[in-house]
Amino acid sequence: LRLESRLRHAADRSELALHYQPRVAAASGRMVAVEALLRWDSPELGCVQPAEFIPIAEESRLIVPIGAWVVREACRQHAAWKAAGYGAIPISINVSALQLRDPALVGTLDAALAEFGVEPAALELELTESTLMEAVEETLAQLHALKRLGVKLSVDDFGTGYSSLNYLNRFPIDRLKIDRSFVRRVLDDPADLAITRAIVGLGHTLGLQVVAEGVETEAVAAELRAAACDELQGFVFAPALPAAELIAWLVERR
Ligand code: G
Ligand code: G
Ligand code: MN
Ligand code: NA
Repeated sequence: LRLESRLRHAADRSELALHYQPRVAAASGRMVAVEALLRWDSPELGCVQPAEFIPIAEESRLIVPIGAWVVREACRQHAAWKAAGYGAIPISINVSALQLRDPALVGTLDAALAEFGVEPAALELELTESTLMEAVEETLAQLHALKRLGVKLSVDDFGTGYSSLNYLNRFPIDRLKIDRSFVRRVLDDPADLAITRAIVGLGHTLGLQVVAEGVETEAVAAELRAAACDELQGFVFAPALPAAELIAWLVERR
């Protein structure tokens, strides 16, 4: 409860921040987008990891107002980068099951996109495989409403849930993100390499882009390029960085 009551005020007190991890084109290594990842720097508790506070935010439903803050902050940052001459950097945000089922989500997104003049296609929502497979019919309606808005949708942590391939085909999604549990072992475990290749094949068959996440070494990156992954993300490129550091990273690489 202590954590919950502190979290309740975190957004109002500017204790939350978004950090940004680059996603790069597999072939060229150029940054194509960033994933926004939430950070909580509490004056009383110090830096609290998302793994610790996201589950509490979900149980308490605080994830809904916090998620609305994430949406607005990502749009604000996108517009700020654009105004500063860095172009329209696409941003993906993580959206939990509770947020996806919130009837106010579409309105929240619409308002933030309009407020900051963000092209809807520049914003992507990452939904985990298990979120999508819960309450499938209800989820489908919400996904279609999101697509009408024009935002992109991706399936996060793909391979760890239980996707019905039939539904996967019916979901209006743009991208699969292969879970890092497979990615990190592609060089050591033939089964994980086979799974990774199969996901890439499945994704391409369905007309989806495929991203590998959790790429930690250049050797793994090379294997994933050979497996025809479209995009890569992971510590070998950069961890999630504060906005200013992300720009410094970007400028240094060009
Ligand atoms: O940044 P990383 O460290 O530690 O994130 C841990 C987990 O928290 C990941 O599963 C990620 O998807 C989730 N997460 C990070 N930021 C957000 C956010 O803004 N909203 C939601 N719902 N989950 C997030
Ligand atoms: O579940 P989701 O994909 O949103 O999780 C993002 C999480 O993955 C964040 O906690 C982020 O810090 C972490 N992450 C990003 N790149 C790497 C990586 O190369 N290795 C590991 N172990 N974690 C990573
Ligand atoms: Mn994610
Ligand atoms: Na993931």
